[in-house]
Amino acid sequence: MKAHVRTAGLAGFSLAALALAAMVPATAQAQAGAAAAAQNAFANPPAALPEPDADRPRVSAPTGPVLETLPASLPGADTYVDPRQNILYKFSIEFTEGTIRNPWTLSQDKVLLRSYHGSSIDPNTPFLAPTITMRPGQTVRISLANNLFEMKDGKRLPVEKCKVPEKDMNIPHCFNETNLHAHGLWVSPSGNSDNVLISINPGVKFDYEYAVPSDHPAGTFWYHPHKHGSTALQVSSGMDGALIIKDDRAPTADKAGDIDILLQDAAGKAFADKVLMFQQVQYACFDKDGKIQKTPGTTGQPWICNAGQFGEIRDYSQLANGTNWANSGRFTSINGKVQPGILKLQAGSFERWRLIHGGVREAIAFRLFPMKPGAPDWNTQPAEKQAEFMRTWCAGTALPMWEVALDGLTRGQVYRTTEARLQPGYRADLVVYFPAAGNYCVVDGASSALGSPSQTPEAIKLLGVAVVEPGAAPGPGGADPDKRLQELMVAAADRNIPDDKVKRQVIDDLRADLKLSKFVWHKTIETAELNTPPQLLAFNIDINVEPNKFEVNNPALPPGHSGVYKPSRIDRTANIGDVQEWRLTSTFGGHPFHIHVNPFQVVSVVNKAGKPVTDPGTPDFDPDYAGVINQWKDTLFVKRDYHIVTRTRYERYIGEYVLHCHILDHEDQGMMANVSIGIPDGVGGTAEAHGPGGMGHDHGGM
Ligand SMILES: [Cu+2]
Repeated sequence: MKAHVRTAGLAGFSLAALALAAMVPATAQAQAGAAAAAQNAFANPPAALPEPDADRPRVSAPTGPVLETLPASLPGADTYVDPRQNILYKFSIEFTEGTIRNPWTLSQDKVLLRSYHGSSIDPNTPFLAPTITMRPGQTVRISLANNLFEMKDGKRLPVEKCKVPEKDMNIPHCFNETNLHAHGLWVSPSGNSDNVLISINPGVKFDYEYAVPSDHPAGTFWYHPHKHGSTALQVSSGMDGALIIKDDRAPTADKAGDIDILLQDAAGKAFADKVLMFQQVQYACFDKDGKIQKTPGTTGQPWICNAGQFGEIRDYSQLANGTNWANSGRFTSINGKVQPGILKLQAGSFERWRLIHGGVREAIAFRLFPMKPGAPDWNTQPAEKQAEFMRTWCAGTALPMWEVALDGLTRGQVYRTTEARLQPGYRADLVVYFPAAGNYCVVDGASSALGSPSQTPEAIKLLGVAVVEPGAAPGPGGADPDKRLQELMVAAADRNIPDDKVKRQVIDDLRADLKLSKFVWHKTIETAELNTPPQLLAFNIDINVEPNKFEVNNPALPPGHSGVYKPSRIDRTANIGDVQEWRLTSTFGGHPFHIHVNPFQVVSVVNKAGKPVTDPGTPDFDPDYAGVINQWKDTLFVKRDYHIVTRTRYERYIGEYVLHCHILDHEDQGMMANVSIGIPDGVGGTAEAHGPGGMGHDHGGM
């Protein structure tokens, strides 16, 4: 094996070199840069390609998610299947050998991790699942074949039935069992749809089927395993991918439209679209006694692997301790690569970057800074020198970015910011713009202990470098990017919205500080609409007991009620038609609240002193909550002693699903609760098909 595969540098692509671009042929520049950077270049995740679906006949194979008009009369069902309705993605889940770049040694570490396999996965980034695209109105099947067979000396060990720990099913367990969650999708949680209460065990194949409703908003979502007991371990292995709902519907008098129709250049071409999937793969190498190999010293940072060893994720002792991530010395990767170069960007052009926090351990404060001319190649800077590197070369004014969606859901107004803060599970859709050719530092800013999922202070880190080539002359709006973006969006609205009255409204909105009111799919929930008592929720870690208890407590219940996850207990109930407020707090640590199926609208966030924290410029401002008021989300960080109010509707989907902390090892250890949505019985209760208690559950909730 090659123990020290040195990643090729980007020295030939420094700002100084770019300044010479006018004098040397641009193609030669680009070729030299591209060759040097090929080893560690950013690439969008591969697109998942549909597989032939042998179970259903069709006239032509779909070449990708397509939008087609249905023919006026359908041929016989045996001979025709609308390709929109017939998309199948196939994955096998296996132990996989690969490499991950290690900035401490400037070499590649060998790793052996659980991962998705399929024809569309890039063998160079095996620990990154491909991007799945779905269209509203489409039914998509995702076939999962669990082939997680343990190997020893090249032989497959016999599969034994995994035993849930007798003592406590909230002790992480059964690491080879899996299932699937489509995070943020507004779909059924039941049966073979977005059901995380099932297990797909080694040797078993199961097809999930997602009927995406025709009124589902287009946006940025993601998918990952969600089997209680193994979720964190599998997601920490890189088992996650982007899930994009794609559409280009114009708004009408009574329906919202997709932001996609506004994000276009002057020629009507969509802004370049990038997915930035952040992962935090916390692998370790073990000595012959089964102990993690650490650098001798007080913290043991970083964890080390010797030549020939494979990094692994064996169990939760390497994941769950709050200080372990920092001590491991691992880095957040983008699309399966550590500190990649994001190449071939064009000065003066807008791009849409879809940020997805698919990690578990560290908050991401995403920022872009110009890199000063003359900086050495960052790929030659070992980890211990990177803080100094950033202080010297990344010091300047952060670039503005225009946030258009949170958690895949379009904002009511474009939010201009220099920092996008993401907690595990979050997404942010940003329009980015590089004013001039040169290199730019893509930075994860510092975070306080209170703002970190690991509850330890996070230092500034380099996520990658954006390499920007000279671009075309400024178009409409001149060199002022705010003005240009506004002009482009207005022109796109003018081109793409057929209804004149709606078009006028959208253009008036855009002229008024980039409002997007016709692009928000969920209507604001007014106080008068609330029709049921609020849900009270308090995250807590009880550190007075061993093992610690990870709780989702319900302050509305009498004291003594256990908030630790119990699969057979329904913790919260509601009925279709309910419109409800949720009041969230945390009595120990900070926890990202995530609930499946129905997104929520953020009403207020106040700190311990009862002061609102969401407005920049106010004394209690907390950048973790910048601009969240009135926005729709599916994941929201709940800081210790903060009080958060959200509102949600139960409009369509019945069945059982979960809410949980998105620090996934907290979830695996019990910080999760079952939610059951039923049908009203017409006289103030819930209709029961099999008598009180429904499916034989305890009803511990409301
Ligand atoms: Cu938590």
